[in-house]
Amino acid sequence: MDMRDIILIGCPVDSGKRRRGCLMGPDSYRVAGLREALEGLGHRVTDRGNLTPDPIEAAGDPRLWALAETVGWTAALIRAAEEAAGQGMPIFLGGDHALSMGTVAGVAAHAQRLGKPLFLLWLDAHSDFHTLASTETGNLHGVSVAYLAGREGFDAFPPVPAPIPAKNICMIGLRSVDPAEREALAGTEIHVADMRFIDENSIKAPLAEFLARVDAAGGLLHVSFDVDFLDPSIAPAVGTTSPGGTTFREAHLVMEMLFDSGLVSSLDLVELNPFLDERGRTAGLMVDLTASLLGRRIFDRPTRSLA
Ligand code: B3U
Ligand code: MN
Ligand code: MN
Repeated sequence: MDMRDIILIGCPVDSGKRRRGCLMGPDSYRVAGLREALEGLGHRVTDRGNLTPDPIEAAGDPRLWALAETVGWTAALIRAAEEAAGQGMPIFLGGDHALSMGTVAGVAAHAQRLGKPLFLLWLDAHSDFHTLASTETGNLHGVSVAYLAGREGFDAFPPVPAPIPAKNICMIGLRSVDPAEREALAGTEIHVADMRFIDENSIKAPLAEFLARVDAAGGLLHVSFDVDFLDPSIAPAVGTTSPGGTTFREAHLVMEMLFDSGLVSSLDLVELNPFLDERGRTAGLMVDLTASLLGRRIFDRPTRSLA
């Protein structure tokens, strides 16, 4: 197995919604042994500690929660992500999903410099496709994909250096999509696999199709993993639980397929709220899933027939 240079970057972003706690996420992954798990697989791991947001004096907007703080995080994360993407495989330890506006935009700037297309895999119960105008809650963790895809109305934010073409985005695990998001998604080429599609076709089908397209295009692949992709019965430490999520084995299969593809160049782990965890159970599962994405497997070769 290829050894990789993995860079852990703590992003304690907690401004993307009202319920607090995601700021403890990076340390929860550390306590749960993320670094040791990846080193045990033969990778070289550097932990850069936690980032802080740029101080931004943006005018607030009473409809939007903590706008200035999220803009400050986005600016800081774009710089950090672009730099780290040139040095190894960054794993951004969240923090809530607002952080992906910065991490993915920064990685996209790096991909553009390399002259390679960036693809985005969004593993989430939610589509996070609101604009600042359409959000009903004002929670900015619900707008990240719209910003990255270059939708209108993000003037308060840093310009996206390289917006991601809709056809390069794939969302898997959806089961909570607001009407405005559904309507906007219908007008794009974003690939969506909701839970019904997964029930009927298996989770392997949409992922294999997407990975084949990334491979054929010679693209880089950023994976943004929201804890609520998982069913809350196995991953309770999340503020916005949504029943009917992916199972333990479906999630591991996704990670194993991503490893086999050899295409993943960066990763976000977002929305872990350790304040809601049960004896570190969710953090531990996320560490195990990340290990699967980086080469942990049950057997080195496909199991031989026992017949
Ligand atoms: N679409 C809703 C709910 C939501 C989005 N992302 C999360 N929740 N985690 C909203 O607030 O925009
Ligand atoms: Mn999300
Ligand atoms: Mn979500």
